[in-house]
Amino acid sequence: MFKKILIANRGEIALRIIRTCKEMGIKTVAVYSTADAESLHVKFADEAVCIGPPASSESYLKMSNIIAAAEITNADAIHPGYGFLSENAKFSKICEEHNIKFIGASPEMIEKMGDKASAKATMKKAGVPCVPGSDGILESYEQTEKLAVEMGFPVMLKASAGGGGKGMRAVWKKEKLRDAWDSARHEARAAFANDAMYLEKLIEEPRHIEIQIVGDSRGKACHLSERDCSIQRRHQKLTEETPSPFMTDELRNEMGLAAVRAAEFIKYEGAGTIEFLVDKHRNFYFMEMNTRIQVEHPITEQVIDFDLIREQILVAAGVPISGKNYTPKLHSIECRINAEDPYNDFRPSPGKITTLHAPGGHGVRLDTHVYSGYTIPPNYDSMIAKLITTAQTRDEAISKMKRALDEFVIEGIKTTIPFHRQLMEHPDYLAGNYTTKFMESFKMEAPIED
Ligand code: MV4
Repeated sequence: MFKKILIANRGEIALRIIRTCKEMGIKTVAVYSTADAESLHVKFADEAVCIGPPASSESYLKMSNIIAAAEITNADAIHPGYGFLSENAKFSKICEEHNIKFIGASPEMIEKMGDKASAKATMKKAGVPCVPGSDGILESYEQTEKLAVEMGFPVMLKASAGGGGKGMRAVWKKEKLRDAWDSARHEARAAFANDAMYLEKLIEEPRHIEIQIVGDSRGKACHLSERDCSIQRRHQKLTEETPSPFMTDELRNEMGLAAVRAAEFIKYEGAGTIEFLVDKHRNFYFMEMNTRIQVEHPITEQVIDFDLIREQILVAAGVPISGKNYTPKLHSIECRINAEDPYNDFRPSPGKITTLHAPGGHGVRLDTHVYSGYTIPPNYDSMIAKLITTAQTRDEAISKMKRALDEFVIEGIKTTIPFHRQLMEHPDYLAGNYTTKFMESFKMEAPIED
């Protein structure tokens, strides 16, 4: 087993990883930028190394500084968390070359799944359902138009290097295809220096349902059921839940089997997520694979009583998994608390937290690195906490969430707490009747003055 793990991340996820390491008797090294000197992950780690100035490109993304920090502290593994270097093939390779275990995917796996057209081709070969469309990369506009007309509109143009919706265009008629082609390619070239595109049939009003999987070094994989992440705004998830209110036992079996087939086909090692689009008829299609731990992993941990970070560490150390698939017996919901003003188009609201009162009680979990007196730097993601409630039923998890949100006091900055409080009363949310289009029509009600 590893003796010392360096956590190449910040914020709540760095703290989350440190907690599991402590429970496993593994020493921890935090790295931090000068903007994060007062962060809890720095205080709770056994050692901490400053790796640069506030800009991510000069600190949390600076591979040479992170490797140097691992070498001077004698860390034998690096956990990258999510974001930053977690799906960077070059970093995974550099760790390998320095004999430091990267607790994540191999460089080859990251490359294969990072290119969306190649990931899709691989999944098709594995027998995982994929959205009908082009066989790989489009060679010309003429070919694209011919194929789109054959398939029938609406279609979706997607950048192969994409993700997060960049370089993606829905096209409803032939007359609009040329402009969409030009602008999507332009956007992809600017964002990824790669304008390779592929084409799919548009899935209208889909749900985003993902399956958590874990694979081990023997090539065995299992699934840990689903998370419904359909409530998103500009490709940022706001809240997630498991089980999905749209799920049936039959669909879970099929999707779980497809996810396990996918993971075993590519001999995936570690924790990963297979993202699917699910249409209104409950047809499901492979969308993307994430080769990292995800922000929303705690809801899965809550319903199956399983520490996913511990599992990642064990698998990275070569320990085989049990191989059992899971069906949740509880219901869990996560609300992402962001330093943003929901009354003002979710505009970022960094600054000093003057008062903080955290909710608690049975079935309430709060993953956060912030505290009273902490200043949120403007340099990073605006997520400051994840509030997770777990209960026997969906209705009880929602009641608990309402209660916990009401207890949660954060003063000095604006947060998304009022948004979540209103969401928990929305008739379509309460009915479990929502798709990825939900936020397009959501309107905040006026705040209650007091
Ligand atoms: C789609 C789609 C509809 N049809 N593909 C969005 C992110 C990207 N990686 C894939 N995405 C989508 N792909 C087809 N063929 C709709 C989306 C989509 C979406 C998916 C999941 C969650 C939120 C979304 C918001 C807008 C569009």
